[in-house]
Amino acid sequence: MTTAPLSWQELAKLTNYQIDTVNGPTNPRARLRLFGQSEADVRVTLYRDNHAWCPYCQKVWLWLEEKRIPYRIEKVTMFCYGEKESWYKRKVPSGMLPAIELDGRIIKESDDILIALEKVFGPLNQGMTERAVLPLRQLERILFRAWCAWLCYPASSPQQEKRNREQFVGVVTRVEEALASTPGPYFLDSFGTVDVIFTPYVERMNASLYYYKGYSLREENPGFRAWFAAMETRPTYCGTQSDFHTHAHDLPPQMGGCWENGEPQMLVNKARVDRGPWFGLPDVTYPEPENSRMEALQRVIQHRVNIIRVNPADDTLFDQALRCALTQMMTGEDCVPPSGSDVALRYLRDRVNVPRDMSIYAAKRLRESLEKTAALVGDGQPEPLPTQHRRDQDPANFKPLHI
Ligand SMILES: N[C@@H](CCC(=O)N[C@@H](CS)C(=O)NCC(=O)O)C(=O)O
Repeated sequence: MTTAPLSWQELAKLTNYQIDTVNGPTNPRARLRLFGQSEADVRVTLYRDNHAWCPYCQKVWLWLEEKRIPYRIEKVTMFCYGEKESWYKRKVPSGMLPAIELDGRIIKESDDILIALEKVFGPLNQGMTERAVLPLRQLERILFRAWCAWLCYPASSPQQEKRNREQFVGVVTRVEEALASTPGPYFLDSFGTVDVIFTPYVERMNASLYYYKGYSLREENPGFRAWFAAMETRPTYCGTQSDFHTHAHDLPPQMGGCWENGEPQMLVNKARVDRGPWFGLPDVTYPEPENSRMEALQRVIQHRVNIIRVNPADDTLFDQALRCALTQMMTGEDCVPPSGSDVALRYLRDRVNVPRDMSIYAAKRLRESLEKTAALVGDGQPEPLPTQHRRDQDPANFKPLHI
């Protein structure tokens, strides 16, 4: 069965997705979080990046969400996707993120931020400088360095590539031992600061090694598998969680490059992350929420003017093609887009960002419909995403519009 594209008005009737960004679940759109308290209770402002790409920002974000501290959020541009705001450089001359303002005092460096927050609000189950915590914080940095050594430098030979892999897997074994040393899935007896500290880079390792090295951290290691599953029971983590596609393409400009090893499994993984199918990838295992399509639809409707404007295709052609993809997503029926719109649909497929634009399953649904609809009229692929910078994502081009 094929169907005609619904109008924007008809599409809008198919979604009632909305969230309370201030008091509801953890979400990347909030500018204020109150957790049921009043604005007068706010003592903290978190400065983090617009796209929720910065790992150190995720660490502080997750900590604040877990502790349910009322806070404001100010979003700042990272060098790799646009121009740093001058008001931020006046506060933090280096432009580095994250920073917080706590009772009017600027604090930088994510670890120092957590220590300062602990002093005022108490630890998140474990203190940053506790005896049990310090060696695990060190282990996280050792894991980080082994990951960088494998991913972010070109191997001079296959032997070097093998050595880098072995070195990383050796550190993973130590982390697995640490995870196995407590009865539950977390690093210490209960969830706490240590889990928050491991989260950002372990999530990025899982994505990047799957894509660039054909190595599945989450599937190959039982401790990590259980840890990820436990983290996904926490709505706080799910609100900050990204997916494989987003990280595979946000990391290269941030890390100064990510090197593929060209092995058969890597090539299979890369094709799947870029072109689908996206369901079943080991970037998420909790069940899909019932309203993921509605979420994707609502988010596209809200930003449709900018989405259509930045797309390289003709606006009228892409408007219709996009409505075809959304119609397919909501009705399950194929909707043939205008000829020549396949590349434009895939241009958007490549730029759906998690969690910035929508949550992980909503993004999978949207990418799936964009791809399926594009395939009805052609197999043209857009230019690969840039790896030196991501100015295609400059937030200046995505200012909220009231439509
Ligand atoms: N040691 C710092 C590292 C922070 C850091 O490297 N931040 C990066 C982003 S992940 C940054 O702000 N870079 C400048 C930019 O990209 O604009 C911390 O723990 O906070």
